[in-house]
Amino acid sequence: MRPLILALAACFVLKEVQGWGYKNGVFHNSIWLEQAAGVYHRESRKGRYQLTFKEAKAVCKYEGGALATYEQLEAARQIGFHVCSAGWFDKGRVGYPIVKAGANCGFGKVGIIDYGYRLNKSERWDVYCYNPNAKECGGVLTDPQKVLSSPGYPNDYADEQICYWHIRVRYGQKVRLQFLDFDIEDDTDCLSDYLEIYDSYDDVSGFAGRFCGDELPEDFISTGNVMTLKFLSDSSVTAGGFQLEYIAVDSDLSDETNTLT
Ligand SMILES: *[C@@H]1O[C@H](CO)[C@@H](O)[C@H](O)[C@H]1NC(C)=O
Ligand SMILES: [Ca+2]
Repeated sequence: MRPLILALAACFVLKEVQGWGYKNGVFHNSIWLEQAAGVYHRESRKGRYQLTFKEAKAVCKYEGGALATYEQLEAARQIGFHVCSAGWFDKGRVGYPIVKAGANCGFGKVGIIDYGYRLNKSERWDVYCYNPNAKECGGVLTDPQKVLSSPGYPNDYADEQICYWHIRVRYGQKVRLQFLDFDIEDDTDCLSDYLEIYDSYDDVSGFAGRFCGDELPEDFISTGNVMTLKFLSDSSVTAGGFQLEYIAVDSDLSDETNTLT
């Protein structure tokens, strides 16, 4: 791989990670879906609340989508789409979808927090796009066993993907992760693309490792009955992707003697 491209990609993604992670001290995209029913949230590469209405439309169009309608945003919200950032949607309306009332956003309400149709289209917000063909990834998983893979697998994953898998198995069990295939754009500190494991139900605590390259990471067993995986790809250079399997194992089985099938 060409070093120049890698360096560029690395500084790109640093900004992007900040943008998608903590916003005003609120970790806006943990646990709840970042993308649902074809609806997804985007912000400017410059950070939060930087897009005029015209720019917002361009962001969605660039990825082959369009501004989400109120109905699309609400349909996504009903299956768990929760983002604590106001964005443009169809016809110059601004708002954001809230699934669970919280102190830090939504004024304690649940629903589409609606700022209405904005008269001044030069105001700067984030954006909600709709693209039913966008590859969905992530979600809340409660099956005792499941195979997961990067979006598009076994084809290469696309640029600009962000997926969260929140795994929750029966209380008293642990989650055992086994990697079956692994190929993620390689760079020294995995700044460009990566898979992260969290030994918790969100990506705020319990960080347990960040992986890229093409070596299979070792199996991982959670401490409790939950685990979170986060996959992120930046805006250039993709790779083959990954496939892994998780299995719920009884807590009293030691790591090596797990024989659940
Ligand atoms: C519209 O919003 C922009 C950005 O907030 C602001 O700079 C501008 O003065 C506003 N225009 C009017 C007419 O209020
Ligand atoms: Ca990449």
